[in-house]
Amino acid sequence: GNFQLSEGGEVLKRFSEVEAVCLQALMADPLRPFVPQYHGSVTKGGESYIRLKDLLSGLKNPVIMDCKMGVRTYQEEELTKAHTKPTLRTDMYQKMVKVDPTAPTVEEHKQRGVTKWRYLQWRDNTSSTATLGFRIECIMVRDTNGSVQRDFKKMLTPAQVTEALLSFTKSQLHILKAYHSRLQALDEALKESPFFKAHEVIGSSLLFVHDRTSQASIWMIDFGKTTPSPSSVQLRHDVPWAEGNREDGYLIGLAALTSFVGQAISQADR
Ligand code: 4IP
Ligand code: MN
Repeated sequence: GNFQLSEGGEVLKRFSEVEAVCLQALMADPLRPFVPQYHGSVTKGGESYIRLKDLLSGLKNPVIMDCKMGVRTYQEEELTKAHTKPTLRTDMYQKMVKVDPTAPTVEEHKQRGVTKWRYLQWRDNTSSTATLGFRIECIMVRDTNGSVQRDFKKMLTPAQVTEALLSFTKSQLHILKAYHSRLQALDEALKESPFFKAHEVIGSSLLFVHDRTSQASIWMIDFGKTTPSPSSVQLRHDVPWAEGNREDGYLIGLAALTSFVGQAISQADR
């Protein structure tokens, strides 16, 4: 999780060197129009933060959807660690049990812990991440009480995704169409992007935002696990992951998501 504070049209996010380096590079990349404006870092009360443009400022009752991209959300080093020097996480074991008490193995129940890799892989396999290359992490409807919806832990099937898209947009055609063209424009920009060619993009999200007026946009966020790929490896982003190939499946997810928005458009158009 990441801690965010909002003030004066900016969002402060807990500092991460990995993320700061990515944001710096992205400000000079064809992807820049898809990334919140980065204003460097700041230290407050002994804590360091990344300064980003607040994507919600100026919006009237914004509705937000976070889609985590890629066919896996853990880094390969997490897998290596799990095999060589496993650290057991009680908190992750507990999160797992809360969703599905039968998910942990007998051994894991005995230890009351799972490795981070095991937990993240389980999340990927019980959501649409592993099969579709993305998952809806949350949908937030910020009304006057600031209510948040966050029950997508098991959203797995194409039908569930389409239904969520229709409910998130209230089947408004112009919103769905705006999202569809934004996704297509992102696809074009990714293909031109030196940053994308050279990075393994893990755990990054697309943030969908629209409001009562007709503003609708999509932003790339969360680069805390986005790292330069080894110079020996040329990433394609559109092929399945196999241990060692470093592929993230980002474009698999983007193509799927784009087609789901397309399907939502035809359903909303009926
Ligand atoms: C969270 O699990 C998310 O996967 C976080 O990723 C991840 O942070 C957390 O790992 C993990 O506990 P749930 O969403 O199921 O609660 P993100 O921040 O992208 O949402 P990182 O970025 O560290 O993998 P820990 O180790 O921070 O707890
Ligand atoms: Mn995230």
